[in-house]
Amino acid sequence: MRVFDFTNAIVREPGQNVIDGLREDRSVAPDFAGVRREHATYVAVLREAGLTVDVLPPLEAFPDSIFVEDPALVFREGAILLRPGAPTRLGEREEMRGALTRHFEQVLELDGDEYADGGDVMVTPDVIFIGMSARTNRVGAEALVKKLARLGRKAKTAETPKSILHFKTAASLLDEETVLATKTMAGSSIFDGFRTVVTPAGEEAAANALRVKDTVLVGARFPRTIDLLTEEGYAVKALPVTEIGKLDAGLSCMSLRW
Ligand code: CIR
Repeated sequence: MRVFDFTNAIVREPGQNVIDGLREDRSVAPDFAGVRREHATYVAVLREAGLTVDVLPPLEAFPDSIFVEDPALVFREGAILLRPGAPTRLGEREEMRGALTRHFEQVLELDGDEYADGGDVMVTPDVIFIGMSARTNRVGAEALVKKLARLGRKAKTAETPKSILHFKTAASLLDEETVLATKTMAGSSIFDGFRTVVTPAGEEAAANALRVKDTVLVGARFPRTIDLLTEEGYAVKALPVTEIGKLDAGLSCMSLRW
């Protein structure tokens, strides 16, 4: 089974306060109805792809809790409760515990001063990259390598380029040997051994694409990336991401998949 042949997903409905989520550029405000529409489309697309989707209720205390990818990691073999590195998001971890214990027999967890966001974790067939970032510290990344070994997974730490929120903000897996990456990420040695497809200039945010089974989900606001991937032979599905993009998020962030 390929790493993107998912059968299940967990998502969380956006709360009214989602528009107060963390974002770099405070000059543009996301629109609640727009976020809700984009989220609903995303969930519908996962269901159309045949996934069973567990939709968790909104959490008004945690504006960024719609981005369920960050407080946990999930695999068929088990799950890991993370410790998100942004203070306003740390509490999302406990809110995820119940769903994880419902779906997985084995739930490991980070503790102490270990911090890691799921957005920094990129799963490929042979190795899992854990990008160290402003959210994922070295002790967190190293602890995660050990936890993943307990789940039978090989992982290694990597640097997330400065000014990038998460490792996967700038890279995602297109197929078992190909990565979609920004010029900076593709030009580093991180993905040696992979073929890389570079996001067109000005469409760097398109790098957070999401392969689900045979389809690559890409933000509809990135037409040049969509053309490029189509020319490369991928089946591409364009999804609206204008409002969630204002919250520095892309397509992987809104689900946990296994
Ligand atoms: C944050 O800054 O934490 C959220 N506004 C966006 C999180 C995006 N998550 C992800 O890339 N995995």
